Amino acid sequence: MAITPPKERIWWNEPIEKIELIWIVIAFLWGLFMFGFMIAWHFIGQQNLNKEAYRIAPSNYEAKVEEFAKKFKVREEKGVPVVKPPAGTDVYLLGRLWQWWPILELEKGTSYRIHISTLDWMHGFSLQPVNINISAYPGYEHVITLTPTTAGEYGILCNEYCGIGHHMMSAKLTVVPKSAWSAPATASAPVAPAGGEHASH
Ligand SMILES: [Cu+2]
Repeated sequence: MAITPPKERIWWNEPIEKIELIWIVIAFLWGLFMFGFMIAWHFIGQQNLNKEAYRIAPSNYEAKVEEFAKKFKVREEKGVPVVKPPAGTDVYLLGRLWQWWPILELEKGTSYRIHISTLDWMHGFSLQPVNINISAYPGYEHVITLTPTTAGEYGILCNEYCGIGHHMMSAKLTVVPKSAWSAPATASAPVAPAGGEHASH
């Protein structure tokens, strides 16, 4: 088939075809429907995390996470503490160049308040493979209420580009079934069982 010029020199100034008009209307209505559903999904889809945020100085947050990790550390993996807080309590996670810290161990079917913040730059909290994504900023302490429903090992990746070590910025989160869960104990003293007090803000 040869490429030939259109018959009319002013070829773009034609009345609109009926079928084209129908498709424009369908696409427009579908767009409106999806816009409405974006809002509806928040209420019926349970996909938007219930999120709180508080202001905090990055150094204060770092101190809080370090205290938390020291208190509930059960072992170390490659120099990173594995922290097993009492079931149902407040859990702290810190993003910094270039790691998510520490490694967490949680109990399946128990609701936790997970605190997320960063020390230096904006980082992304991306829980894989379930694909829960939260942007984390220095100076803001985000709190999400989360109930792990499936036991197993999850990865926490940074998904906001943060420099040369970005691709190495990962951590681990393990969800342990209730049957395998034993009350965590620190080296010095056993810790109160589930339902301990929540940290205040
Ligand atoms: Cu990053």
